[in-house]
Amino acid sequence: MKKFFSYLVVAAVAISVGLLPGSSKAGDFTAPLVPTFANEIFGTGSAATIVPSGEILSAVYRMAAAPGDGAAFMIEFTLNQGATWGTALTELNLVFNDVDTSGSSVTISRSLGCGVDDSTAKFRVDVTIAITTGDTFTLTYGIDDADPLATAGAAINLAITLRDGLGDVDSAENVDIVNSADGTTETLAASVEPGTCYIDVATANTNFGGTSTDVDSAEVILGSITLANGTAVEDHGLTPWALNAGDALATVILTVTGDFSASLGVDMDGDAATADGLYLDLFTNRAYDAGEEATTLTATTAIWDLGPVATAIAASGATINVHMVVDGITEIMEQTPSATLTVDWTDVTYADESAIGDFRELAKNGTTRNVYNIPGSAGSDQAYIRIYNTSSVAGTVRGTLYDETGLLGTAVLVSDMPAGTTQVFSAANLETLFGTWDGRARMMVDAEIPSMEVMALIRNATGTLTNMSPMAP
Ligand SMILES: [Ca+2]
Ligand SMILES: [Ca+2]
Ligand SMILES: [Ca+2]
Ligand SMILES: [Ca+2]
Repeated sequence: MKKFFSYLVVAAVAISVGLLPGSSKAGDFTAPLVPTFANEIFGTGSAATIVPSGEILSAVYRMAAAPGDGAAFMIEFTLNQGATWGTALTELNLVFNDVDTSGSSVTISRSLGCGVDDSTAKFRVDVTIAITTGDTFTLTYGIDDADPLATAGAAINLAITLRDGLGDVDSAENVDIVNSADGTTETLAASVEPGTCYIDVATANTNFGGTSTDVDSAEVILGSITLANGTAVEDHGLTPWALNAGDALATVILTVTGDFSASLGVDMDGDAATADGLYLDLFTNRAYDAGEEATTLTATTAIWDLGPVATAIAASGATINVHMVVDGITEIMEQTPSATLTVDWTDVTYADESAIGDFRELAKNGTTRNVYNIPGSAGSDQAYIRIYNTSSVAGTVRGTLYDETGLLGTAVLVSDMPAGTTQVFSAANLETLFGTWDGRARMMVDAEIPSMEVMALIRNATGTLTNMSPMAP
């Protein structure tokens, strides 16, 4: 300790030449390589030392001051944002370079910190032959506990101070040494092509209609997905991060939920074993190609296991559309399908991720009303269904009748119903169109007109009139 103190006195004298006491010069602190890690690496439980000591990371301090022969000072490094060295540092991790070959030489000894779990490293520098301005100290180090990098765009910062007994030798400096970015980005989007797209009530809701380029009578583009690799690197900081390359192996699943009952009967490839009603247009040709169908398709869910093709999707960065094809027979239900694209990294400490979003809303054109509790003509209660075209345009009105056992049929109730007019149907009228039914029926009324009201009135045997409409007239 005594010897050290005397060094500090000498150092103070030496360094004070050309310096005001206590002042400092601005050195130049740089990190030659600042890797941008994929933020996915920093998931819960991530224990990887992302760069082992000395592998690629270094920081260089270029002296502005020129401590003379016999001077001594401390160089202290501090990792910010909670990061640690990961691998213990020794005096060999700090190297002096006599850049101008003036003969400058120093002895470096490790002082404090430097442990695997430390964020600081303190070195003592004893100057044997005077340092000259521009000479450098280079620290090589590893980095661990870089949890903040889980947030894309975050950085870890390394600070340096050079201090002797009188204060700073050079001014404190700091530099970002690593940062993070999204390694792979997943997106989902609803189809937004301009123009209309609807379930066409003129087809008894079995086909689509509209002016959008994304709609055809039997097919509509619901939305799209993308997978894109950024420019981040994997741990160790050298290998580019790319989905399904290196450590970035993943299971990729697209799940779309909706009502796909009108798509279950579709067979695009002539193979009944494959359900082709929903397909992901991997070839981006707006047409079905073998292998593009959902891996599994039910009335409510379409699932694609994209493991085998995710690499190519991510490499291309292409926007891939999800198509829904209908059989033209089954009623298409109004809905807004939703989608989830999940990426499950093989390394359990990588942060799994997913994108969730709604696809295109599928709604009918025109107006739909429902009436309930319709008795057949054989009973004593007499039903009257009154349909009001409350709009200023003419249009065809269709009915879909369900009895207690399910769908009875669909029929045109009024062809080209004039604006502002009313039509009345008795149970007998409906039986002519749909056939007879047992018990009480319900009817969905679809009209190619912008506004319509439907009332269901029942006159019982005593002449009392009851409004069975679901809403007040
Ligand atoms: Ca020198
Ligand atoms: Ca990501
Ligand atoms: Ca098929
Ligand atoms: Ca295709």
